[in-house]
Amino acid sequence: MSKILITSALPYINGVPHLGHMVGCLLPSDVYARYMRMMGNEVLYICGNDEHGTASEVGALKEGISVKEYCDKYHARHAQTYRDFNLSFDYFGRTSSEQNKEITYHIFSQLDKNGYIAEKTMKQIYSVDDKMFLADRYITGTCPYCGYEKARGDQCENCTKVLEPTDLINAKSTISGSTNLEVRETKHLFLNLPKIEPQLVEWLKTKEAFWPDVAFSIAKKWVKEGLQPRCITRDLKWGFTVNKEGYEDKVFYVWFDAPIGYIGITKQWSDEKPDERNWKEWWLDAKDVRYVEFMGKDNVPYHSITFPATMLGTGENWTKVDYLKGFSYLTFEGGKFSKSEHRGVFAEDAIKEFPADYWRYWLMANAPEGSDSSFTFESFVNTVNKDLNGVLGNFAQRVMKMTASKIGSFVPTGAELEAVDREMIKTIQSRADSYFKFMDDLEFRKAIAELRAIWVEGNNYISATEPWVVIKENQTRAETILRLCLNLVRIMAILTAPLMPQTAEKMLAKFGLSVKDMPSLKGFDVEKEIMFLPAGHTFETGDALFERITEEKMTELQQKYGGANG
Ligand code: B3M
Ligand code: ZN
Repeated sequence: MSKILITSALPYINGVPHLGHMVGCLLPSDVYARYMRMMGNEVLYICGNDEHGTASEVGALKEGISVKEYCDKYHARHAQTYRDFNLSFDYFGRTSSEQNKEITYHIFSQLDKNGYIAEKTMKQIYSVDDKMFLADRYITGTCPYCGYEKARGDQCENCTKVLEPTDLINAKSTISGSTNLEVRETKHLFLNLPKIEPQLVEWLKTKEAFWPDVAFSIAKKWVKEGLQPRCITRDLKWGFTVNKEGYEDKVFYVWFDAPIGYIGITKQWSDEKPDERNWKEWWLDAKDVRYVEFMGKDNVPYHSITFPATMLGTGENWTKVDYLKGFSYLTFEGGKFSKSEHRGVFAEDAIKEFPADYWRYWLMANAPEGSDSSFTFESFVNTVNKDLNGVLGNFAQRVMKMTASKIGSFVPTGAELEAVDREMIKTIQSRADSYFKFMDDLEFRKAIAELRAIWVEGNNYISATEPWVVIKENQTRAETILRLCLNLVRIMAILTAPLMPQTAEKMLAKFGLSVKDMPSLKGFDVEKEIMFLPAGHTFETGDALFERITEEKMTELQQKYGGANG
């Protein structure tokens, strides 16, 4: 048994997650965590909300509540949504926790002590009316190049020119609309990346063979372009007050304490049951921990460069990422998800429309692993109807109904296996082995294609062996076929469990079994498992596993969520 530490990028507290967020790190990390547990490993799966930064301050201001209230409110909503999607976090915490503060302070002090923190004075826009320095994207004005009136302080959306806030004509604060802005000098702290670079490069070399190409090439590109010192403080109120003399009126930059949040959240988990849990066993001088991170592509530089550099600079032995899985983006009906324009399906609404497993299946089968992928209701409805209803659901229902009507609601006795049966067992074994291999390699789309192929194989087997015809001539032979098929339903449930936990539960419940009775996937032996349910074991056919989605429902969804016809 190995120890596997799994983290999913911490969703920003402001705003609620949409399907793109779900598939961009949350869901894949859950499927992987469930799979790794079923493989018999000791898994610690950590996530939480990323709470600091201007966006939370602005969000709270808009809703007329305190930042603390704002974060409490949205944290609860995030947590509920993830429970609804059956994300099996060992702990879903918060970067604003005391535990995270303590670890952030410790790490910062170590960096400072080791000479990796630099001070610099810089010029920034101060909004007199808002009484705060404004982040570049909170300043808008007219673009000096194209005249676009809503250009942001960091970039003009219209002509794509990169801007400095001071370039803007008639600049104003997007928070209050005030134009009473001044350029003021302010002192900040920087993580001296160039000074850590030699250590970082050495460490990166040890990862080249193990990280996926996408992640490694992003890291390499950053190093090649030359690492710059990174500002790790901000002139804001909401955040951890900087624990250094002369900086007490500033807070740490959200990207400084967010990745440290993985550790802080682990400590939240550990503090709940200090007798049983020890966060250090996973993070500090930890032995035999394999650390796997999940994130969107845009987060890769922070996880492959800044966060590891932060850890290295402490001079302490912190656990650093062993495998980094980055995802591209999910588009919605060919465009972007947008809360303000009511385009796209948000996770909270998704769950009101269909059970979590429908979404889990579509999203993972179409995960944007290589390039972007596109969500369309047409594809979603087709997939649910064909793969879930037509293949998996159909097999289970058909086998159970047929057995119940022709023989009885129990596993029949049958006789010796024939060549065609042994062939089927061999095929399922080989498919299962490649399914495991792709899961081990975190190649989710390929893994799910194998899983689906197993469902298809069940259907092929029953079509080829035709027990409903055979039974007229040879009852015993039909019993053998149906006995194998019923056991196959159980095998499918087990293999499907990491991806669709509720469906697996439903399938097993038909046999009076629970997910707790599932065997380990390690060394999963189809020949043995297909004999698991003995003759006489009863079952209840019950309802179909999935519901077909009608054409009308699809049109309704497209209109409701701003899809093709909306
Ligand atoms: N909250 C960015 C994002 O959700 C950020 C990730 C933090 S991971 C430590 O894309
Ligand atoms: Zn412009």
